[in-house]
Amino acid sequence: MGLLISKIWSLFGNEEHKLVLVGLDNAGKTTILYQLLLGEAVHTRPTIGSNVEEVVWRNLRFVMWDLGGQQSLRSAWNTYYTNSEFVIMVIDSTDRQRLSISREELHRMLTHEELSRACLLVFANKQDVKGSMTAAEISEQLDLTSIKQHPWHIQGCCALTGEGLHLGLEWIASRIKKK
Ligand SMILES: Nc1nc2c(ncn2[C@@H]2O[C@H](COP(=O)(O)OP(=O)(O)OP(=O)(O)O)[C@@H](O)[C@H]2O)c(=O)[nH]1
Ligand SMILES: [Mg+2]
Repeated sequence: MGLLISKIWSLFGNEEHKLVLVGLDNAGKTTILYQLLLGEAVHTRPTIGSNVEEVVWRNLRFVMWDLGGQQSLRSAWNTYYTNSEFVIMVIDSTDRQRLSISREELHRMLTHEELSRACLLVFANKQDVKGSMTAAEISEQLDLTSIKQHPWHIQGCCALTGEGLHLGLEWIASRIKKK
């Protein structure tokens, strides 16, 4: 009965889906969160701790946790993992030097027990900047094809204009349907 009610509830779009936005500082996580919420680029400051917002898109309700990416804050990311259905890792596609740090952080977090059922979306952000790495290049550097335990997808985007962000949400919606 409980399951039936929760199925019917989800048909009306009242089910909430928890997402965590992670990635190194300056990647564009907060810009993405508020672009999705408000449809515009807001002025941001480095996040200390987290921001959380409810984003409604089509008939889906997302609770999005945007975590501060500075090195000293990354060890606290795991305190947000409980019940997260999706991890969104945001990459600054202009930051070639720190891509290996992102790779390490990503593969470490995916071994965390509380994320064992989570799906991974990677946003290759800042595609508006000339000379930025392509999604394919980032995928290779992050070694995404070695990830077998989690469905994953990579999407190029620009958080300033919002381009590509909804394509990422489309993939998330397609995963929710498969559950
Ligand atoms: N050119 C360009 N700049 C962007 C884009 N997205 C974000 N930025 C800029 O990148 C800087 C950092 O953005 P934030 O959203 O604050 O980054 P963050 O990942 O939340 O950083 P922390 O909170 O420190 O973890 C800001 O100056 C943004 O305006 C983008 O798509 N293109
Ligand atoms: Mg931030």
